[in-house]
Amino acid sequence: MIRDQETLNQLLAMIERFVRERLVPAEDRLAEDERVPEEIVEEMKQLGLFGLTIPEEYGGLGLTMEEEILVSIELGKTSPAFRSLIGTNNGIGSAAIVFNGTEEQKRKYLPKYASGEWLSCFCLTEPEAGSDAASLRTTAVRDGDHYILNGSKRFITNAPVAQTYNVMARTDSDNKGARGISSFIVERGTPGITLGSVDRKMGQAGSLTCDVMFDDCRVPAANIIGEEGEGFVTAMKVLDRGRLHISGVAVGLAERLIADALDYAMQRKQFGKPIAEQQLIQAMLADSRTEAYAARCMALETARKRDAGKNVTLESAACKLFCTEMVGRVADRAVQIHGGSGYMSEFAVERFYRDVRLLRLYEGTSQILQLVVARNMIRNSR
Ligand code: COS
Repeated sequence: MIRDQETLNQLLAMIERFVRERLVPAEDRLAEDERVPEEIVEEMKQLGLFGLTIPEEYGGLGLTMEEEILVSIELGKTSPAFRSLIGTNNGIGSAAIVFNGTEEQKRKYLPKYASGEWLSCFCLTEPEAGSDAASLRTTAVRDGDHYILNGSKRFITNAPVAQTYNVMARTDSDNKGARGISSFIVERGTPGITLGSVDRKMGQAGSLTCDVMFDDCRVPAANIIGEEGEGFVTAMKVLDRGRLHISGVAVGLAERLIADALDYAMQRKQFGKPIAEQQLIQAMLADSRTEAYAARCMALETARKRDAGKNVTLESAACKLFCTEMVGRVADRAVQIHGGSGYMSEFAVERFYRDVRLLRLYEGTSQILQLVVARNMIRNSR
């Protein structure tokens, strides 16, 4: 749903300009420094990018899902580590509070996320619990008006720079499954939290991840999000939305890669003419454009369905599966079109090829998404 086309057009034009004029020229620096430059973080705050999806009454822009997908496509047209910095505040780090938090929690945390004053992160994955998220082992034991958390979380995006952690932990030791899990807001500086060193990764330099350890960490009982036992279901709802957002990012990345590949193919001459005039190069360009177009349409269609209040668990999994696999193929072809140059770091496609690999892993691997689609097909037919 688009609430006001004119306002949205202005927002999209502003983001498109910010990406083109500020982020794209800073891509090499981001890759080298492995940090989003401080002045760019400040500009992101000024532009309201940390609060795109946070409801307006808590200081955000309150974008609908369709509007958010259009924005994520624009933000996808540069190094994904830029989007990753604002991604948790707009998505998996804040969504549980938006969906299921108390009014007090919303008033305390959401305005800080929306302004970028505080960063949030989503602590679900553990050393022994990744795809099988319901098997997580971190515990939260009630002690008076506190819960005591013990356990470790792994690969947590933005944890090195976050002020709050949305932690999924087991509150019912007798229930080893999904219904024994609750969701908490834990503030940085709470005694008992330790951060691991920043992870070294294949790509997305500048998107910071690390382990988060809880050792007798006392968290106020008021910081539980929703009721005890609701944490897993809330996390799944958060991921339904997050997977759709990642689909938009994949479309944006594909469109950038296609633009770079087309540009190169029109400049580069072999056999006496630009390689863009060679039919086998044209086939790669056409396949990429076709798949990216299909991905854009399905992400927007699913977003409209979600805005209309429909359940999109199946569709958002299908979108992330198709869109992220699609951008993997597009990145591979973009390197191929660049030939030997595509393997060289001076061309952005070399970096993007590594960056996009993550999209098929986080917020549900492609294989988990296949499972979600198939399970929902079976459930719906019963
Ligand atoms: N929306 C609402 N509720 C949902 C849901 C959704 N999308 N998905 C599952 N649930 C509910 C189920 O209805 C069930 O509720 P009941 O207890 O009332 O029956 C409960 O959650 C447990 O669901 P299920 O039995 O399907 O859980 P499983 O342990 O079989 O696991 C998968 C489900 C594999 C789909 C889940 O663990 C998953 O998504 N894994 C990947 C995790 C992931 O993306 N990790 C990345 C970390 S974030 S970067």
